Amino acid sequence: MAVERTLSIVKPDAVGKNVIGEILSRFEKAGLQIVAAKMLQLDDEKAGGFYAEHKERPFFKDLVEFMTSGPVVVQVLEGEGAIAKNRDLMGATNPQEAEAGTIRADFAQSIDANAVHGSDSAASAEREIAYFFSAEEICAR
Ligand code: IDP
Repeated sequence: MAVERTLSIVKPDAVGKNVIGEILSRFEKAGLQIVAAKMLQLDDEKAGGFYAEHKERPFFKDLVEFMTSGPVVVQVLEGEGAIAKNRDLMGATNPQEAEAGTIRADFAQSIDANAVHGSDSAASAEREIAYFFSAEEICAR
């Protein structure tokens, strides 16, 4: 399997619950390396641009409001099959449907406040990583 990079976000609900470390530790235990990371307070423009593909969806306004409600921690994860591996660790979008032991089953309370984001394809990963990080901010290991 190829070594990939994917974008992960610890969302404001999880930052507020003080579980940043527990979530990042799951990535490391699963063999993913954190090659870039920063904490940010998103504004409407930055959060709206990130979720531009959902602009016409009824939940878009609530999504932007939630993503700007407190700081987030964005990271680039690297490893074999990193994109799918991170999606497996995250669990389903709706925590009620997320498999036991996944991040969303353990830390998320609702479909809007669902603890983490992870790129869903190679194309999204490329766009999303570039949206938050310059090439110099990513430390190859
Ligand atoms: P994902 O985060 O699992 O990739 P997406 O379908 O890309 O899920 O949706 C992006 C985010 O939008 C979700 O993580 C969730 O926070 C929010 N979202 C998706 N569907 C709904 C919905 O039906 N109601 C409210 N929020 C939603």
